[in-house]
Amino acid sequence: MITPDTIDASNRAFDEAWRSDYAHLDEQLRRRGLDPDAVVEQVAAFEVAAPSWALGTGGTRFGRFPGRGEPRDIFEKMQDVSVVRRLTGSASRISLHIPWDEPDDPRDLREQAAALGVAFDAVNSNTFQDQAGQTSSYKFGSFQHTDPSVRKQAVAHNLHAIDVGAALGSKALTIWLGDGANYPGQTHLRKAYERVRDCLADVYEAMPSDWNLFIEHKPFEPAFYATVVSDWGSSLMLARETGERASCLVDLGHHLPNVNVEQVVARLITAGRLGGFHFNDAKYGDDDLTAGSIKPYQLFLIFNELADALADGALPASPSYMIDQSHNVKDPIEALLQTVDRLQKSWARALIVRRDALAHYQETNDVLMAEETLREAYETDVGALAAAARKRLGGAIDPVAAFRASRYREQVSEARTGAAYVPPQSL
Ligand code: PSV
Ligand code: MN
Repeated sequence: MITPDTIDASNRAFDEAWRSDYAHLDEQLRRRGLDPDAVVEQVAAFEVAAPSWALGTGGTRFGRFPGRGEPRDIFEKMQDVSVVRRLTGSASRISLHIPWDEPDDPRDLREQAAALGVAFDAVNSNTFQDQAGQTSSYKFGSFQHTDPSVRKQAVAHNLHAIDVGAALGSKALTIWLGDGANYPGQTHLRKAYERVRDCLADVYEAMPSDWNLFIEHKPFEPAFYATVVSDWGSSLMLARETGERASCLVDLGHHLPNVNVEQVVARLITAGRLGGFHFNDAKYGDDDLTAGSIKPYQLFLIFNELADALADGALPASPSYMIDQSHNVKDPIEALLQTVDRLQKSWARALIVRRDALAHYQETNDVLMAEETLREAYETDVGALAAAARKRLGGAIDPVAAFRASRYREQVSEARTGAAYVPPQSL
C-alpha cells in the first residue's frame, strides 16, 4: 500500500521547498568547512530498530484507548514496520518481546519478514511477569529469587528466547529484570546481586558465540525500594563479570531525575561496554514518550558523544539502536515516523559539530566558544539534510505527510477487524 509511486507523489509536492532549504543548508555547512554529502551519507546509514510492542496503542495501568486498524498479530506488526522502513529508509529491523510477540513458527515468520524487507533485531526476554502455564511465580523476582528452581525457570526462559531469536536470525538478547525489593529488609542486597550475576553467567554460557548480551538497567518500577540492576554502575559490573560479549544498554527513560545521561554514555564508551540504546523521552519517570519530545538538547548531546567516539575510534562501531516507546495517544506508525525523523535530525546535528574547533576550545579553556560550537550545530535546521538521507534511500521528504496521503491506516482498518493483540501490560 506504500509503493514507490505513493512516495514519489508525496515527494513531488515538497520537492521545490526541499531543494531551496537544502541549497541554503549546503551553503551554510560548506562555509563552516563541512562536507554536506558526507553527512547525508552518514545519516542514511543510521539504522534504528522498532519494538514489536510499539505498533499497537499503548496504555497505562489506568487504561488503554485503542485506535483504528491496529495490528492483530506479529505479522501485521511487521507489515506496519515495513511502512516505517519504506518511508524513512531506517527501521528495517524489529525487536520481539518473548512471549508477548512469540511466533508459532519463527522460521516461517523470518521468511515473511524478509519478503517485506524486515529482519530481526535483539530479542527481549520477560521474567518480570508470570506467564500462563508457568510452574513458579516471579512475584519475588526471577534471577534474584531465593529458590533455585525459580532461577532455573528464569534462565530456561532466556534460553528459549535465544532459540526463538536464533531461528529468526537475531544476534542479541536484551535482558531487563524487574527484580528487586519493595521494602527495606525484603531482600539481602548483596546476595540478590550475586544470584542475578550467576544467572546471567548461565545464560551467557548457553548463548551462541556470535551473539551479544545487553543488560538494561532501570532505577525503579516494579521494585520501588531497591532494584538489582538499578543503574549503569551495576550494569557495568554485571557486564564485566559476565563476559566479553556482555554490555550495557541505556534506555533514555531509565535514569533518576537530572542524571547526566550523556556522561553515562561517555563512561560506558570508555569502559568499552556500551552495547545499545532504547530511545524514548521522559518528563517524570519512565514515561516512554517520543524521543526528543521533552529534552531535545540531551538527545543531541548523547549523539554528540557517539559521533565523537566514532570519529576518534573510541567506539569501533555504532551501538545497537532501538526505539522503546509507548504510543498511548498518537497513531503508533505516525509516532514511529516522527521518532525516526527526530533521531535522524539529532544524529545529523551531532555530525555537523566542528570537532577540531571544539577540541581547540576545550584544550584552551575557552568555555564560551566550546559551548557555542555545540549550540551552532544544535541550532542548525537540519530538516533538509535528514530528508535528503531519506530520499537517497527511496523514502519520503515528509514521512508523516506521505503516510497520511497513502491512507494506509484507513485501508488496514477495513481489513483488520476483530480485537487487536494487546500485550499483557505496558511497562
Ligand atoms: C522496561 O521498562 C523496558 O524499558 C524494557 O526494555 C522492556 O523490555 C520494555 O520496557 C517493555 O515495555
Ligand atoms: Mn527499554
